[in-house]
Amino acid sequence: MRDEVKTTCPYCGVGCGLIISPTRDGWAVGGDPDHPANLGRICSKGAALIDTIMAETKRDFRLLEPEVDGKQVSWKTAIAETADRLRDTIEKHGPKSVAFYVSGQLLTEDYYVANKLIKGFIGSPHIDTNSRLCMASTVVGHKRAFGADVVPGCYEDLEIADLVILTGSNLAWCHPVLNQRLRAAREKHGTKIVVIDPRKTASCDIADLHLAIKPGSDVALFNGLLAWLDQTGNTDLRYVARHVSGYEQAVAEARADCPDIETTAKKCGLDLQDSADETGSGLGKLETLFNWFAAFERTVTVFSQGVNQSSSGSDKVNSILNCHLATGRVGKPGSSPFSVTGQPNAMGGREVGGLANQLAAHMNPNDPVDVDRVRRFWKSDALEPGEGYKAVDMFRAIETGEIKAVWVMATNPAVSLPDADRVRLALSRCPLVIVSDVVNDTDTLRHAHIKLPASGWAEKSGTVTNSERRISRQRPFRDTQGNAKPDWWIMTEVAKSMGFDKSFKYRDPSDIFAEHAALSEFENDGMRAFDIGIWRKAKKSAYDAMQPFQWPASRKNQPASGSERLYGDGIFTTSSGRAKMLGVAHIPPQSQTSHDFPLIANSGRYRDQWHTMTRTGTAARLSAHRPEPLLEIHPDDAARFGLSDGGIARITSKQGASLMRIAISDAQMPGQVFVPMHWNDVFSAAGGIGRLLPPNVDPHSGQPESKHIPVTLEPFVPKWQGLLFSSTPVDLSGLPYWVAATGPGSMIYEIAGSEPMMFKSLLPIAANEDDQQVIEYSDSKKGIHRFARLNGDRITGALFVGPDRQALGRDWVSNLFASAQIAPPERNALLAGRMPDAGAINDRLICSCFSVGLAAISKAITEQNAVSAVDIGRLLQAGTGCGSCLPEIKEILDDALPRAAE
Ligand SMILES: Nc1nc2c(c(=O)[nH]1)N[C@H]1C(S)=C(S)[C@@H](COP(=O)(O)OP(=O)(O)OC[C@H]3O[C@@H](n4cnc5c(=O)[nH]c(N)nc54)[C@H](O)[C@@H]3O)O[C@H]1N2
Ligand SMILES: Nc1nc2c(c(=O)[nH]1)N[C@H]1C(S)=C(S)[C@@H](COP(=O)(O)OP(=O)(O)OC[C@H]3O[C@@H](n4cnc5c(=O)[nH]c(N)nc54)[C@H](O)[C@@H]3O)O[C@H]1N2
Ligand code: SF4
Ligand SMILES: [Mo]
Repeated sequence: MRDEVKTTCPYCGVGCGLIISPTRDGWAVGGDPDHPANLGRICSKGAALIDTIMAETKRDFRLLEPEVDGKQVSWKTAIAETADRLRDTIEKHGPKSVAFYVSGQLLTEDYYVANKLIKGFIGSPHIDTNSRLCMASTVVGHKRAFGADVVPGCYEDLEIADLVILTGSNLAWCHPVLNQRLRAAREKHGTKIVVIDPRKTASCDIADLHLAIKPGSDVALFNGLLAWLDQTGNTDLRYVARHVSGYEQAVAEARADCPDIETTAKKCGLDLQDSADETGSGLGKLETLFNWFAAFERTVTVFSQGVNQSSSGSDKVNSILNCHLATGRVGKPGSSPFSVTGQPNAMGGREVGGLANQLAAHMNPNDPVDVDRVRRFWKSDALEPGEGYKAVDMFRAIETGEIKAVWVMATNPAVSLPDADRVRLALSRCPLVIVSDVVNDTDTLRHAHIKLPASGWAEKSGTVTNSERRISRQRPFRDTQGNAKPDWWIMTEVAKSMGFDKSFKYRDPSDIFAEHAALSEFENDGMRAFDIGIWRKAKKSAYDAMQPFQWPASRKNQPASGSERLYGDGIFTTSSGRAKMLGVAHIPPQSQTSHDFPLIANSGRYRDQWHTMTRTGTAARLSAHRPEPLLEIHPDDAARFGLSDGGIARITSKQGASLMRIAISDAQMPGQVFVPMHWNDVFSAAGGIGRLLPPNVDPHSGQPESKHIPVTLEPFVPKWQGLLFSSTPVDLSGLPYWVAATGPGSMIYEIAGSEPMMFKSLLPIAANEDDQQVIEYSDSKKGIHRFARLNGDRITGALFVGPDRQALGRDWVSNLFASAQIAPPERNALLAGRMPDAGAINDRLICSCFSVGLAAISKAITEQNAVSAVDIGRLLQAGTGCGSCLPEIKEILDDALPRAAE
């Protein structure tokens, strides 16, 4: 038996430690009880990791060999072509015609090499990362307030706080294990929890208060709070006098913006009278929040994309930090602002300087002293002072032809950047597009001249840094598939081939990590908070045995209080040692509603999908939670736009259009809709949202405003709708509506169209199989058609078409594909369209650990008298695995059970 491997989850910034244990036919995954981030916990995405890596073994899915201009080539050729074409571009157009666009999903070692190669040796400042779309506003906020990009707190703070404010964070779905820790703490000592979010989310499940503020009004809220704290004598003036500058000015600006609670409520679109009855205080919600903030010394404010992805994102961050600085609540136990990071290595990227306005190891590209220091350390002649283009501008420069070669690694900008059609146009015009990815088809890869197959999570070795500054090892546990190679190796070989061999002599990731650590302490007098100097000479054996640790881990400048929390002593990383409160004013989002675009679309995440779905989209149990992208809309707006639940809507913005399934929901405020960020051209005909996003960015951070899209809606009424099952992927281009999902035994496509067609032609035909037959049933009058394609006794395709959405048992049919033989009763059921679990059109997966759907939970409530999540757990096991579905189970119970008070 092989040994267990301890590694780190490749999804969110919680950075859970995992234990991978070999089983007879593969591996099992579990939470690592010894890892401080999760202490054994895990969420639905982490628990399904083995399912997703199994998909990576399939040839029609995984990028296994390098390709140049559409032809499969050896690595030798691919490296030489990449290096030659880059060199050629540089010779003709200068180094600044080359750009790298990288990702918070690279490991620190990959990231370090990318940054060193382009800035230090190619001599171009143009490297940016998808963290621009994610954490850039927080980086600006941290630097302006603390002097460095530092998250002062740690996860334990959420457990020992008395008040936790979640603003612009759907922690329950996006950082589920942190949410589990918070839930457990609340059960123990009654933590007060406040959610500030324009819509009701799963995170509201454990909240005492939900403030559904007007989108984009966070600065007004925190300015109102600051002015009120000052006015009511609830700031810590002793702390301010010793440790903070800018208090008077920040308060004056806050007061000018929101002089009183009435003005604050108005700017935030809140009703002052909207009482916080849940709390029994008799006060309004806003006033209750203010009072609690004043009362609870131990307050943590968690913030994420509702704050960062905004044209005032940086100011939103500083308005939050201002309130914490004014009350002396930074880096103390249970008392700190807390930016939760999105990607597994969002933090590592910031440490190596992956953003266009960073250098390396927390140094500044505009500071000649820093530039000279890095130049000497790298022994590089090419490093120049100055910043590169931020993501949106970088793709503009590609469009105009200023940048002529771009290397995209571990990100999918054709989907995730705003104004995605323009990004695609830019890529299609770019003379040299190099893409390193794990899978063989993404919207971005479709534009690549050179495709480089990268090793995936299960195969890679390196480190990542989580939200609480904790560095952990990702360790490989299976052989790389095909000819894929680690990202650091690919770049190193290209660097050598370009003539930089002396500077890229790494034998393995431990060499890179040691160099990174050495740079972090090089001439560091303590002003660079990021210092992991104790690792500067780490050998491979020590690196392999690395236990998770928080930075700083410095030989010379280690804070006496340790690394768990920073700045708790009130000494900050500015030249004066003081933190800065910054006066900020509320500015509404850049694009507003108009006659033509009267609604605001807000985009974000689903519990069981990860970004552009390249990994989570391949697991049946993750796809079942939300098999299609939903347009969530308030009932009044649905009526206003003539939309019905379960129908399809066309969503149009100034930039583009998309089609989504309609879900009417009270969780939405009137005037706003919510759409997921995940779907794209590989998984749908028109389910992407990037094409609709205006390229509005925060002026300081360059971060796009992904949460505020003026749109209009109209119903899309197809003539027919269908459900197609296939053992192999089907090309449905030409159909106006299709969405692909991975089912338990087949692919499942929801399809719809307005033109009559030969439906049979949609059925997949297996190559080289002659024993094929199609059985069918048609009632042309009613527009009903059912087909099954059989190959011997095996089913390889099935299609159900009718005038309405097809209410069929998705799982039952898909599961037939896994059996060697389908029996006559099953054939009959297929043709009759009568499946054992048919009829439950609105059934959807709730618990992905135990595959329990809405229908089963509803049945347990009505037939078995379940009244609590505990009952549901006892009867169905649902909610007893990772716990990610508990908010939804409670919501179903709430909806189904008569309220005691009513
Ligand atoms: N399941 C899942 N988890 C993930 C990811 C994933 O793809 N799937 N991605 C990871 C990554 S990279 C990231 S960055 C994180 C993101 O994690 P989160 O930021 O928690 O997730 P989002 O859904 O993008 O947005 C959070 C909330 O901001 C709210 N919001 C919108 N506008 C405003 C506003 O003006 N003010 C306030 N206060 N709130 C607003 C939205 O309604 C939404 O509920 O998640 C990480 N975790
Ligand atoms: N509308 C809207 N847009 C958004 C957001 C939003 O909330 N709304 N959120 C933004 C945020 S916060 C983020 S972080 C971005 C995320 O957006 P992206 O980074 O574009 O999304 P991913 O799907 O994570 O893309 C990662 C790619 O890298 C590949 N990959 C995975 N592992 C590796 C590896 O080890 N090496 C290599 N070379 N490739 C690998 C995957 O197959 C995939 O193609 O989206 C942003 N865009
Ligand atoms: S919370 Fe879930 S997705 Fe995030 S690191 Fe932990 S297991 Fe992975
Ligand atoms: Mo992110």
